[in-house]
Amino acid sequence: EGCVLVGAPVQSGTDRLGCDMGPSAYRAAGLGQAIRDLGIAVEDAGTVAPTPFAVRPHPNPAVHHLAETAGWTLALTEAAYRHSEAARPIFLGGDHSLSAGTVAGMSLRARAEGRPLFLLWLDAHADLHTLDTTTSGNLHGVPLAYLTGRPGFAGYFPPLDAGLDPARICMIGLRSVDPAERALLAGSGTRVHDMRDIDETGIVAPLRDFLGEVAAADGLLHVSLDVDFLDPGIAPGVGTTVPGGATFREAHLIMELLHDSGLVRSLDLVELNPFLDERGRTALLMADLAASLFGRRILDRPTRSF
Ligand code: DIR
Ligand code: MN
Ligand code: MN
Ligand code: MN
Repeated sequence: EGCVLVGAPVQSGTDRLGCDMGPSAYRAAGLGQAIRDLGIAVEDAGTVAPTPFAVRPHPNPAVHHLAETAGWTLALTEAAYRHSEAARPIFLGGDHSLSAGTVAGMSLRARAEGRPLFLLWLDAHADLHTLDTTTSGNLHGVPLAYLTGRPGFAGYFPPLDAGLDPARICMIGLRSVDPAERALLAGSGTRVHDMRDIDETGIVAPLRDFLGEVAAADGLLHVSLDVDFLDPGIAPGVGTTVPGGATFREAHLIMELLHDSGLVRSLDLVELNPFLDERGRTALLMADLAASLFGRRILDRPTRSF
């Protein structure tokens, strides 16, 4: 099955400007060709634009760019559903608010195929604020609350047609979680592996566990990769660097295991800020990680089934 690149230059979810240059940076980094070199057909579907969506002002005065983010959510839900029918979409972000749309669209795709959707969230942050709990007002911090049907989005975001069961989400890489998010995570059923966990057990065991569950349920897996999952030393091109992130090999190993599983249907590459990058090195690293996910390997080896 081929891949389709979908540009999603979403900027409205963060007040740090530059994320809207992300799709151009991925194209300049040769992402499409890197995947073609693996023998996979790659189509570039161009760039999505937000659908106008009217909302009233939100009582939380911190919240900003609500209508624009809701408009992106609507447009990307439709784009993800459409582009995933005959190919595996790679969404070129754009800030992480775009996942409210891409995951909602993949959820519709999963429902159409009669299969459950699973989500792997690779991020320093939980992105689990509601519109009422966010203090930064940056809507890249809310997509998972929207997607799991937390209250307070009605009338402000598009109605969620097919939501996501929090128990089908696995988070890896957390190291910056706000108190309100911590409270929402507790008892949610989400698999959470913070960096302490990774330090203690390594990255392989928790991922294999989760992939085993996806395989057993004949699920469809969406991967959302936030640049700040990676250590800032290797990935400086992001507005919210947090020290102590995933290493180069940890990140590639995750992608290699994901490829071996054969379970990944779609991918978000989010939060790249080319304005903060050093000569494209973060864009190139993200493109290389995507290539690993789609089958680039050091040596051939027998693949393990899950
Ligand atoms: C913080 C930072 N939790 C907020 N969030 C994100 O502003 O809500 N940074 N997602 O990338
Ligand atoms: Mn702003
Ligand atoms: Mn994020
Ligand atoms: Mn993040």
